[in-house]
Amino acid sequence: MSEVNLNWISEHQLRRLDEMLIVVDEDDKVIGVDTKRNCHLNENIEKGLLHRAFSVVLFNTEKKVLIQKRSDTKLTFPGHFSDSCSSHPLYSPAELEEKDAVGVRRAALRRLQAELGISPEQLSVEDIVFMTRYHYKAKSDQIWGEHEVCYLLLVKKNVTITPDPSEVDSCRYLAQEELEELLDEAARGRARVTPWLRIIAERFLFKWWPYLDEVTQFVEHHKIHRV
Ligand code: DMA
Ligand code: MN
Repeated sequence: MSEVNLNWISEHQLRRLDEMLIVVDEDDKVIGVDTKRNCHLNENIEKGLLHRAFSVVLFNTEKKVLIQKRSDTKLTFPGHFSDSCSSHPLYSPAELEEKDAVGVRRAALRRLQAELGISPEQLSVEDIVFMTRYHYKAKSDQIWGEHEVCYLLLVKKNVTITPDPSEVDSCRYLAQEELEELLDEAARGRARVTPWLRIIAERFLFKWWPYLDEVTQFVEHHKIHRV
């Protein structure tokens, strides 16, 4: 690790590299545990290391989606526009529990509170709907990257947010056309979006958006989309 440049990362993000994540196989079966640091090193990813993650898309009652700009001190994809909240379930009994994906939904609630400052009385695990899973790989830079089986989670609720600046630079709610414009701008090199925001939008959200009131028709718990 001594040769790895970590200059831009805050103390807070450095400490988080010791979090213990869930290592899975391509069918999302738990096969081990490893640090956030090891799970995000390209040299390990190239050997097949894969971990469990989640992505939350939060819609308000105007059917606009909450988009965050990641803090410049994040390890991966700093300063990029992204989904409402993404992170990883931890290798702990509560977050490993697989029935109704409750472990991952608990992890999502924990991070929605930590990153976006959504207070506990505003949101519970029952408000977080597990939609489907996707498996993807993406490099952030030469050293760091992502390789995840990611649970796509949906929340439809008006909430008050107080983002933590060490995680989130800014937040805004976008209508479908505005998210399409952001992705177009990024394709022209005029904005930066995370690879998983593009995957989520183009593979799932633009299909679901007109049917947000009946979104359970799109639930696919047993499928893992390969992207
Ligand atoms: C990791 O996201 C999860 C996905 C879906 C990319 P992140 O980098 O925002 O999470 P954390 O900072 O908690 O590792
Ligand atoms: Mn990850």
